[in-house]
Amino acid sequence: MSAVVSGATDGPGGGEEELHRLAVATLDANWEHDHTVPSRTLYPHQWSWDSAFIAVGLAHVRPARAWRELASLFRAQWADGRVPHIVFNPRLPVGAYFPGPEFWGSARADGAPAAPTSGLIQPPVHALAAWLAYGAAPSEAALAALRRLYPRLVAQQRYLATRRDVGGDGLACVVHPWESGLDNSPAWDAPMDAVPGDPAVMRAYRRHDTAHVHAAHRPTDLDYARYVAIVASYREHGYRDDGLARWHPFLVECPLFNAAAGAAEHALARIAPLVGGDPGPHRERAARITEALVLRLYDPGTGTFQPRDLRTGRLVPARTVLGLAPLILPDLPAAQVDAVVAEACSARFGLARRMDRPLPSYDRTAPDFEPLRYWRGPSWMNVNWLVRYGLLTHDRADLAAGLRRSMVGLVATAGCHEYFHPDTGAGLGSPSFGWTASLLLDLLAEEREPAGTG
Ligand code: 2M8
Repeated sequence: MSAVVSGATDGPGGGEEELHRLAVATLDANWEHDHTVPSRTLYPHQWSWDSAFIAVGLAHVRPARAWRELASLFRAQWADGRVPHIVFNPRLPVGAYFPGPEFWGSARADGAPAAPTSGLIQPPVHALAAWLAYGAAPSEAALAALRRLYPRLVAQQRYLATRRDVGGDGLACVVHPWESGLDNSPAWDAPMDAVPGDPAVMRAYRRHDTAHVHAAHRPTDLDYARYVAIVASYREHGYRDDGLARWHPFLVECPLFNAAAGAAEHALARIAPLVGGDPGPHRERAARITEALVLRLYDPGTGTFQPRDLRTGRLVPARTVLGLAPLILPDLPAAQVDAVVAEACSARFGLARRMDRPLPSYDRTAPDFEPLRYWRGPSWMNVNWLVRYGLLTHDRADLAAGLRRSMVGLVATAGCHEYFHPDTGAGLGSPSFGWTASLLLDLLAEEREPAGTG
């Protein structure tokens, strides 16, 4: 494998300058009138959590664009507060992505925006992103953008706390693996087994992903048949959330998703005083989410957080990188912080002060670990960035530095790929991927500017 940028980890002014240019060029090439596409080929529309991660990096180099990115996403917010996981670009031809707007039929659902969107959501990392974007480049214009965004971020949280607390325990549940962002993670195998699916169903559709990426690196046709079946169930109910427990085939409380919701309340508590809001209720909600996460999703037996399948009431057994995400909560109790750091440092994930490769998405000692297949082994920049953010939050600067070096080194060698082989570091998926470029910029910024994120 050839090095994309030689000596890229030499420090600022050396290879990191070149790497910086590569990341900016990738984001510029993916910019599309009011948002950044994750990838021109594989994902040519706007994705929700991608836009949040992208805004974090854009804030360092194109701050006005960072706010446009978030504003365009939230313009597509539904009346009930949900922020759709895809906002479709109507200028693109039918078939530019599967499943496209015709499949979702959002125009027929109550409270949907004028723009065609999906009916699902993604991890609510947007308030954290807005807070970090503001901290990276504070200005009058940024403050005005933050002020406009704040009520929408609050409505997003309200949707999760009211419509999606299916278990009634203070946690939001995801109704589709796509909502977790880690589509085919082994974490979803057990809950997905209960979803009826026949791979032959996929003959009626044309998958867009496997036209661009090797099928062995992507979810299977059986996975897709089930993805389609779960959407069909939700769509038939007009994407309404009342009575979900009675009829919906997939209901899971995910540790990353809920950690993001808790981190959002912490971020809103810091944003509120700047925009004339009250931080108190955000602090209270943040504390309740952390408490519920520990109570419901922490497994003292494994020493990590596990998703809970609401259909069976059981924690899922697979140990995935999702379980490490609660580290981003500043009020995570010390016992859980220590346990999660120990899990991250175990042979399963390989976190260390000196590490060659970032964390894989799944336990590398598991018999079904697949280093090439999407979220079933490969390393991804966004989840590594979240874990690193959590390590810094809990004063594990030495481990955070090791992780940073491995992340920068990975992109320096392979380029701004979507995901990476966890052992060789080879680039996989889309070669010019938005959040890889933007989160790299965020890592590089630490060497360029004094920390300003608070
Ligand atoms: C992947 O998900 C989409 C469906 O939403 C897909 O597989 O087509 C995931 O990696 C998800 O986390 C990401 O937001 C999206 C766009 O990058 O792609």
